[in-house]
Amino acid sequence: MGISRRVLIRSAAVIGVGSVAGLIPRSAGAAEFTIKLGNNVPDTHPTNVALTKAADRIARETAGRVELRLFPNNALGGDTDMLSQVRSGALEAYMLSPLVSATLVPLAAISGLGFAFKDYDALWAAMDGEVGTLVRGEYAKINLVAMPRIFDNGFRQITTSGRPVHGPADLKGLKIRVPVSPMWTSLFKALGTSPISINFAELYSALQTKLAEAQENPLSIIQVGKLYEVQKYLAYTNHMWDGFWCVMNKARWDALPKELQGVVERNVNLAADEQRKAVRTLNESLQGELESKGMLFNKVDVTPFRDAIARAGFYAEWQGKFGADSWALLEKFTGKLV
Ligand code: X2X
Repeated sequence: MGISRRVLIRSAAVIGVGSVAGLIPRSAGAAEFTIKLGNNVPDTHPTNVALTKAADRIARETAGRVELRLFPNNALGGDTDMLSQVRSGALEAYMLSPLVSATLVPLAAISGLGFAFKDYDALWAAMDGEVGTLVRGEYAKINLVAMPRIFDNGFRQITTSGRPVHGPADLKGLKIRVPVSPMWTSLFKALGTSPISINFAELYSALQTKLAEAQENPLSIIQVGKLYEVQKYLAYTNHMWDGFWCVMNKARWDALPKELQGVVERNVNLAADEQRKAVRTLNESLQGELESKGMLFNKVDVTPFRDAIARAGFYAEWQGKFGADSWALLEKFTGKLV
């Protein structure tokens, strides 16, 4: 490669990350190993705040040999693009919703089953324990190495633009955006809506143009994605939990010497711990701020929602898909589901 081309590529890379504070490694020289990490949330989301700190620590602890370079906010394309990039190795690392990976790894969706986990204690016990181990084993089968600790996104709530949601009847025919994943489509069909699958990268404009009149996300995403500008009502449905696995392309990961793998894994885990605290705090404290931006909140009784999906055959369908053993493992943490 000629010098001028090399310089061009290097400066393009610097411009690409220039908007994210702290990403350019302290040592000005090129790192021996660069881990490009893509995700779909803005750089203000706790995920990227924590990972930016992890990148600093990794550079320091490896004396500049490893550079963790973040590409937040769908900078490299939406979820569907990043998933294929991390599989091909064009991207070394990617943070994704377990459910979004379920087109390739069906069992990954198990943590997002509708109305399954009662609280964070049950959830982290499952995800830092046997359910997490089960799912990480499935990723390994398609050559993705999932870091041990899943990051939090939160319990999800339904927002709408036209009318509030108090009970299942209010969902009838609602044009709601859901992420691209069979679990979401199945849940929202069982709830009586007309779900439309759209990547997060296109969500804001889909709501703005009224392609979709509703969406569902934790409060922190509604805040950092400015969805309060295009949504009016929020119903606390807590219909499912979701997180972000940090997965690495296996060939790229194996190219890292063991001791450097150790530094990266430890710091990504530490970032997950910090991120979990920050996300939970935000999700539990943002209501006032979102109200001041014009949103209206209401609580709902979740029982009729849960009864509706059970009647529609939702649990039977997913019990069949996940299989008896995985289902039994999940129920160790959620209690009996059906
Ligand atoms: O796409 C979404 O709604 C988001 C940001 O919550 C996920 O990544 C699943």
